[in-house]
Amino acid sequence: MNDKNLEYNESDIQVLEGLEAVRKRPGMYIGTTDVKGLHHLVWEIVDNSIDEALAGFCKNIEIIINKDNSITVKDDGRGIPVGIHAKTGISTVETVYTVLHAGGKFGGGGYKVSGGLHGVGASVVNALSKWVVVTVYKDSKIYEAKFENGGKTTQKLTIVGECEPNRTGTTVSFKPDPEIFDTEIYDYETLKVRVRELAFLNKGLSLTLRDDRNEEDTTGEHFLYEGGISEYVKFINTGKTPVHEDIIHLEGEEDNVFFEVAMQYNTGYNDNIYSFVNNINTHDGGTHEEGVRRALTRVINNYARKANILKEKDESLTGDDVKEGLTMIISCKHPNPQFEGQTKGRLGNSEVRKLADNVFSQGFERFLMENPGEARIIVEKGIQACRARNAAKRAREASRKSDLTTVNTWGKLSDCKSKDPAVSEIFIVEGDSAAGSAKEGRDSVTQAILPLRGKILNVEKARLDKALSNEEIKTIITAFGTGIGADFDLSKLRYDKIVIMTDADVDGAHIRVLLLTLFYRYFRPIVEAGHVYAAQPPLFRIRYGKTRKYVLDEKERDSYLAKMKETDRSRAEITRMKGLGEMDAEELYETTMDINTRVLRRITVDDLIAADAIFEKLMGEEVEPRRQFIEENARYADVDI
Ligand code: 1YM
Repeated sequence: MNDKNLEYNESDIQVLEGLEAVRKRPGMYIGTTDVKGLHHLVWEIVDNSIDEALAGFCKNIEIIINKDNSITVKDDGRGIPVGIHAKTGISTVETVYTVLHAGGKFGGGGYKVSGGLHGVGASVVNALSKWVVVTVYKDSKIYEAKFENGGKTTQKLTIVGECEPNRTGTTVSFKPDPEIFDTEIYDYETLKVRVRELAFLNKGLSLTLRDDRNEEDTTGEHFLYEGGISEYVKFINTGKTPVHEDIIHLEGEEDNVFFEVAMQYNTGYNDNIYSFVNNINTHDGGTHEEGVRRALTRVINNYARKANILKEKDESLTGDDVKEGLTMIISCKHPNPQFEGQTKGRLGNSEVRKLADNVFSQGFERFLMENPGEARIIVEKGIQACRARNAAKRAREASRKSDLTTVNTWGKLSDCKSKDPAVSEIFIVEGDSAAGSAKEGRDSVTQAILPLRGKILNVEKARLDKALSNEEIKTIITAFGTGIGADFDLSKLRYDKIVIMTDADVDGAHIRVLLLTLFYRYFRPIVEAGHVYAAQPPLFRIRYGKTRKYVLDEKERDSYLAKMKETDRSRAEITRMKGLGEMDAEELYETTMDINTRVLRRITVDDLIAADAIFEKLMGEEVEPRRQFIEENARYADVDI
């Protein structure tokens, strides 16, 4: 054996040890091994195609969920290099798929997405897969390499055929290893939300998503936005009333750092500001966002004073004032991004602050000068917000002195006896009669009941000061104990579970959505921490002899009936439960509240942007899409939220 062979064997062993380490601690590389981690594998592969697109060589990316829940990603880039790699002595394709962190060592330049949260590349996907097949089209040839059981090469890179001379690209198929992941099932909607987002963030790039598990899906969905992030703003603003027709789109570049922003004000009161670096959502902001926010506040104040809309004695507008009703997407492509913070969700590169400020302030100032009508509306919106902010502050101060600090002042809340938040639950119940039954049947040590009379305020259409003066909302704030807005403190939450208990009909769904909107807008950390649930009252009661069985829906009813003895089935009495109020206290407790038998659905805010779009559709100013959505989803309005 010569030296070269010896070296090869050693690195071979290292490779296997590397991938073995990934299998031992998958969490370190992909975060989790739940459904989120499962989807993460797709993005690791797609990221390589996106990098190729950012480098200017790839125009089309296709993602297919295969029948067996394996994934295929295809692109028409240059194809992963097929030559022997100098350091490893094996093909570059194999190196990329078997050497940990290999991706980052190659290429250089360009905007590597792999600077992101878990951007660890193809070898990690290989390590966590049952099998992987990589196909490269290049130089009129088709190359193929195969791996099995956590990245063991079963077929070295081999020429398996010929292709048209001008065809280039990479196709990767993989099947996540069921020994690693809690679930094997891919969720189409989850993939779709991100694929659409990637299309918005990379203008002109065509992305296709197809689900081959679904016989009806033969062509897939295509996402291609020539307008890029401007179209993203338009998408988020669907159903809202814009203040100015044209979406403002500004961009600039310096030292290979590319920065762009798109924005539009609408007549609403909430902001939707999302920022990205190399296609990764920087949910904690950072220098790119700071630059824009600073410039936005400064430019609007300067303009307002110059145009004499803001008088000398008037106070200046704050950053919060000028973002009311603002939808904005900020996107930065950086060759060497520094991600900071505990979840790496904040951009740290200080030079970007100045670039963002310059690009934004110059472009936005020009927009205001050239569009004085729209400029005035934008400024007046800020002034309105400033007044509302002061009113809310006064309301908060007044309420702190009076009823907002003591629980039970209206006699509405029947609190639980326990003062330990870890075991306490609050049921927010629709209607007096259901609340009556709930109060009677509950475990009064741990379960509090808060009845809701009628519909609560739609906070999407109201400002904080109005929301704060609404009786139902005041009761909820008092009960939760967390405070609201600037005073919010999650650690003061008085209940571990907040359970929304509404009827399984259109009205119930509406109330549920109103509550979720309230939580989403003002108590988002409570939702994010997983404290909010929807109760699942049964839809049917099946009674025969002495047996009473409650089932959640038609499907469960039918499968229960199918399993019954013929004699029982013929005498069974099936009742459709009309509402919570129809059940007596014992029934309600047993079916919906008893921790041993009830079914709760946890409300999560998995993808804030996606959830927000649903809220907007449901709660925005247009009535028709809301009515339609609620009717179609009367029972399941919260499922996707
Ligand atoms: C479906 C997955 O991996 N496409 C892809 C990957 C690469 C290239 C092109 C590529 C990159 C470079 C040069 C470069 C990768 N190459 C490497 C490495 N699609 C997918 N398409 N030529 C081709 O970065 O210079 C890693 S990924 F390291 F080998 F260059």
